[in-house]
Amino acid sequence: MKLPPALSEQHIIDRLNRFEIETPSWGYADTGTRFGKFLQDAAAATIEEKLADAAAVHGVTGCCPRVAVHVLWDFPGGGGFEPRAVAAVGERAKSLGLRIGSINPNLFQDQCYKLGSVTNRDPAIRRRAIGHMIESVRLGTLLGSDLLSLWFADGTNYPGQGHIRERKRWMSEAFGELHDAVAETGDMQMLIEYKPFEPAFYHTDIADWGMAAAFARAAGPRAKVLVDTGHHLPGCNIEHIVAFLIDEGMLGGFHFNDRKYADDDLTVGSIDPYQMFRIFNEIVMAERERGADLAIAYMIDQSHNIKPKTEAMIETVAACQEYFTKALLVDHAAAAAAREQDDVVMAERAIKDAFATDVRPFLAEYRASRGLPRDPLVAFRESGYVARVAAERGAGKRKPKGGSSYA
Ligand code: RM4
Ligand code: MN
Ligand code: MN
Repeated sequence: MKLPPALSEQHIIDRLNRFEIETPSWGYADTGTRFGKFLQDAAAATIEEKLADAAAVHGVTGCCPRVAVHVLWDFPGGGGFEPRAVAAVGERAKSLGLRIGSINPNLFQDQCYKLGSVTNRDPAIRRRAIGHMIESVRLGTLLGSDLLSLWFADGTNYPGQGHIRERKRWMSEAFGELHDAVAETGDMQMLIEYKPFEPAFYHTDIADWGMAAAFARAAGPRAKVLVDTGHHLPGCNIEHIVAFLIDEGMLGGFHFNDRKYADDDLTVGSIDPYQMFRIFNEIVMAERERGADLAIAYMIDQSHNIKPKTEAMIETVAACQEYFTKALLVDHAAAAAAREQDDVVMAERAIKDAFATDVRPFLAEYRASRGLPRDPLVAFRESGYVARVAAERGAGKRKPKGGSSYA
């Protein structure tokens, strides 16, 4: 493995040791598409089962100590949370060697949100949505989380259906109020996620990174942008967005997944590994220039419909580690020297050389040196975990009950 000059293998190891990836509770559950839901015997149904799966993933990868929770799916009950029950979830996570990561309010499944949540024309519905977000801050505090992750299904399906600027102002008002609640906590941050379309098909109230950044700026210093790699129109240069947000101090985190067409939620690297590498390359380059890690929340947002859930998660984590390691191999000095000569070919070559390096043997050694399996996926298969939990959780216990086919 060719290292950039002035960098030792220890440097790569140290940075990898600080590279943690959060897995999502909903990625362990039975999810589907709008056409249906295919059940897996091993899929988790309760928060306890989701935490057990997350612990299994952390057990073989060693880099996934945090689990994201989705408020209504993981803490059902609606009317407020019972502090002791919530604390018990935090304790459970702790006993498994995990921490609760981002808190994801759920503002898209209640019937009243058909025409919007925080951008609904009806002030009572807007109030309810803001109330739920503020409750989620409280939930986060009880769970020891420092991150609120915000995604809205808000938008319209037809021209004329909504007053776009009015909705923008309502969105901004909601963020302002939420920021006040977040600022009262010790160190919580709020991340604003964007998406160009779906479920709304004419306009989405936070359609892209620029809108998310504008809302975050207006809200205050605790608000940053969340880049979900699947939430861009085809052909979008995501690493450009990442570089821009880093430079503006506005990049708060990622939701990793891969896609071919839209928000496909495929495992990382299954379609476009080079893109994930180019994203990591921008991060590594910025970190080298600053001489410090960027404070970025690396999170996975995938719901696996076809692959076994836990295996898909392990695949994605291993893929993220692989492309991040490749990015750590980029000789940025060589690329810069080539740019000085206006040598486009050699500048690009510095990037492509690193991507072409097979880092899997190095990663296998790295894992072994930490007492982890050299190949997490193979080790996980050999552990028989999936068959064991499938037998325990049982095929018949969960029948689709209608409602959301997504989760
Ligand atoms: C959305 C978005 C959010 C996630 C939901 C379940 O498409 O990516 O991050 O919370 O899906
Ligand atoms: Mn997402
Ligand atoms: Mn999504």
